[in-house]
Amino acid sequence: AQRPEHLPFDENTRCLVYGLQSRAIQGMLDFDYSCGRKTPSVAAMIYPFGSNALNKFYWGTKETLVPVYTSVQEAVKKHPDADVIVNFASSRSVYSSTLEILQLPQIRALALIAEGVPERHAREILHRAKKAGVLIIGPATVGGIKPGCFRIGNSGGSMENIVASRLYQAGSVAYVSKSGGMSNELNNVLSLMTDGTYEGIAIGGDRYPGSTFIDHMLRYQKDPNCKVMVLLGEVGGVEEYRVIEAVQQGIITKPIVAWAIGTCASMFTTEVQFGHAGSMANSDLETAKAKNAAMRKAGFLVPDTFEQLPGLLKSTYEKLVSNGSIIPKPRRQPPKIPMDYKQAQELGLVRKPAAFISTISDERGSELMYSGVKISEVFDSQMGIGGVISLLWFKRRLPDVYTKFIEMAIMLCADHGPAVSGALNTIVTARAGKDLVSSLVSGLLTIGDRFGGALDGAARMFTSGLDRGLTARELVDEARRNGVLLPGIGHKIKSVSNPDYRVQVVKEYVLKNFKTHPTLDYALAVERVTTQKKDTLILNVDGCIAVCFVDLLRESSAFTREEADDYIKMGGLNAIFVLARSIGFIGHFLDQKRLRAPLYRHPADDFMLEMTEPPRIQVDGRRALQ
Ligand code: Q5B
Repeated sequence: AQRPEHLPFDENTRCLVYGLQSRAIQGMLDFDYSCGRKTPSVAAMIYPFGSNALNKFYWGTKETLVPVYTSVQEAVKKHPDADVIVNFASSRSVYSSTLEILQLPQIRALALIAEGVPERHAREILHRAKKAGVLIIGPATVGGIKPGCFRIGNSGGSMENIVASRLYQAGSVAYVSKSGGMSNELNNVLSLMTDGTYEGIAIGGDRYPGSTFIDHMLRYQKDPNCKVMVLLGEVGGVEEYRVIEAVQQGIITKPIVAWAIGTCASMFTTEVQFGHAGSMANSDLETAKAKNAAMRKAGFLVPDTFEQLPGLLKSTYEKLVSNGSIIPKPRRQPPKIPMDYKQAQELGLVRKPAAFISTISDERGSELMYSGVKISEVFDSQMGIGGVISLLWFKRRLPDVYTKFIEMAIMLCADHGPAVSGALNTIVTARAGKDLVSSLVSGLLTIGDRFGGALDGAARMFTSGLDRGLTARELVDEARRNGVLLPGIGHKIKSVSNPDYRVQVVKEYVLKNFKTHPTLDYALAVERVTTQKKDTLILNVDGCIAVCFVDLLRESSAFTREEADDYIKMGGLNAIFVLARSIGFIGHFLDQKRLRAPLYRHPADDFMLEMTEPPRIQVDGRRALQ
C-alpha cells in the first residue's frame, strides 16, 4: 500500500541507488540491520556505464546480493516496491538522470547528493519535481535519516555514531537542517537530551534546494508520531519566514525549537559568505539575528545562544513527557554489527597472516618503489633497464659495469632472424590470426634446452666441472659417457670459421671489464676441446652469456657465494634470453600483421609421409593372417 504523502519513509521503504556507491550502500544496509528491518532498504543499484550484474554486501553477519541495472527504467520495472531513489550522480550528470527519474510515476522521493549543481538546473529540477509530486532532498546534501526505518546514503555518519546517537530506534523529535554536519550534531544532542530523533533531513546548503524547511515541517505537523520539531536555519535566504507564516496562520501548531546559525556575521565589517552556497545575507531580513528574533516573536522556542539549544530541547521534551504528550518507549539494544575486517585492521584490532609475501615492489605509497628505490630515483640516476632488472630480479643496485652487461645481453639476444624455432612459431601463429599475447607465447614456449633455454643448464654444467676441479677434457668425456650434450655448446649455423658476433662481443666485454672470470675461462677451454671434434661445437650465445652471468654472480662481490649458487640452482638465467627474445617475437608479430600475411599452410611436399596399414585384429584377439 502506498504511504501517505507526509510519510515518504518508513520501515518498509525500498530504494534504488544511482551510482556504484558500495560504501554508502553497505552503510545503509548496516543501518537497516541495526534497526531490525526484515528486508534491506536498498533494492538495487543503477549504473549506466557497466552491464547488469549482482553485487555482494553484508547483511548482518551474512551476505546478500544487490542487483545492478544499466537503466533506471529496468530497475524500476524489476523492483515495483522501490519508490525512493538516492541519486549519487555527479554534478555533471545529476541533471539528466534526475529528469529521467522524474518521468517515472513509481518514484515518490529523490535525494540528490551532488554538490555544485548549476542553479539553473536545480531550479528546473525543483519545478518539474513539484509538477510530478516528487519530494526532492538536496542537492548538495548528505540526505537524511529516519531512525528505525531508513537511511539516505551516508547520513548519520559511521555505525559507531549511529549506535551512539541511538538512530536504530525512533524518538519523538524531527528536525530540518541545511547542513549534514550539523545534522550529526543534532542527532547526538537529541539522543542525550530527549528520547531521540524521529526524522532528520538535511535540505542542503544551495540557494535552490529541492525542498525547504516548510515542506518537511508541514509533513511533521501531519505525522502524529512527531511531537517536537527542530528548525536549524542559517544566515541567507528567507525560508525560515515561510515556517513563521505557517505558525502564525495556525497551520503548524506543534512546538518548534529553532535556531538560525551565523549570528557572528555581525562581528564582521563586510557581509560574510559562510560554508554553504546560499549562506550569505543579502538583506537585513536574511541575517541570523533577524531570523532568530522573528522566530522568537512568532512563538518558536529560540535560545539566546546555540550553546543553550540542548538545555532548551531537554526542558521542552520533559514538559511533553510530564503532560503525557510523549510516552517514552523502552530502549532496546541494537544487534551487534560485526566491524568490517578492513576497518578493524586499520584500528589495529585484528591481524591475519598474509597469504603471499612479496619483496620487490610496492605501489601503495605516494611513489612506486622498486626494491626500496623510488621510481623518481630510478630515473634521476639513469640506471637504465639494466638497473631496473638488477633491482627487480636481484633486489640490489649492481654497479654499472654489470648493468651494462645485462643490457648488452638483452640487445644481442633480442632477435636472430625469422628462421629460429621461436620466431617461426610466432610468425605462424600471427598468420593464423591470433593476437599478440598468443603469438608471443607460442614463440616463447619453444625456448628450452635446445633452443635459447640452455643458459641454466650451461651455468650448472660448467660450474659443476669447475667446482669439482675437472679439466675441460674430463668434463667433455664425462658428458659423453653419460650420453648428454653440453648445454651452451654447439650451433646450427655458427662455427669457428663462421663465428657468432654476439659471442665475440660478450666475451670481449667480460674479459676486459670483469675483475675475474674463471667460469668464462673454463668454458672457453671446453670450447677448445669440443671444436676439435667439429667446428660448429662452439661456445654458443646461450653458453657464453650463462658463464659470464655466473662470473657476475660469483665474482662481483654483490652476492654471497651462497646467494650466487642459489640463483644458478633456481634456474633464472634463461630469463635473459626470454626477456630479450620477447622483443624480437613481438617484432615478428607486428611485422606479419603489418604485411597482412595470410594463413600459412606448410607445403605438403615438405613432409615425408609414410604410413603402413595396421594389422587387423580378430575378435578373439589373435592377429589375422594376411
Ligand atoms: N654435439 C645447438 O646441433 C644444437 C653437442 C655435441 C657435445 C653438445 C646442439 C645442442 C646444446 C643445446 C644448446 C642453444 C642443437 C643453442 C640457440 C639460440 C640461437 C639459435 C639460432 C638464437 C646444434 C653433431 C655432433 C654430434 C653431436 C655433437 C652437438 N652438440 N656434443 N655437446 N652440446 N647444443 N642450445 O648442429 O658424434 O656426430 O653424433 O643441442 O646449447 O638456441 O640462431 O639458431 O639466437 O636464436 O644439429 O642462437 O649443439 O648438431 O645434433 O648434428 O650434432 O656434435 O652429438 O656428434 P646440430 P648435431 P656425433 S643457441
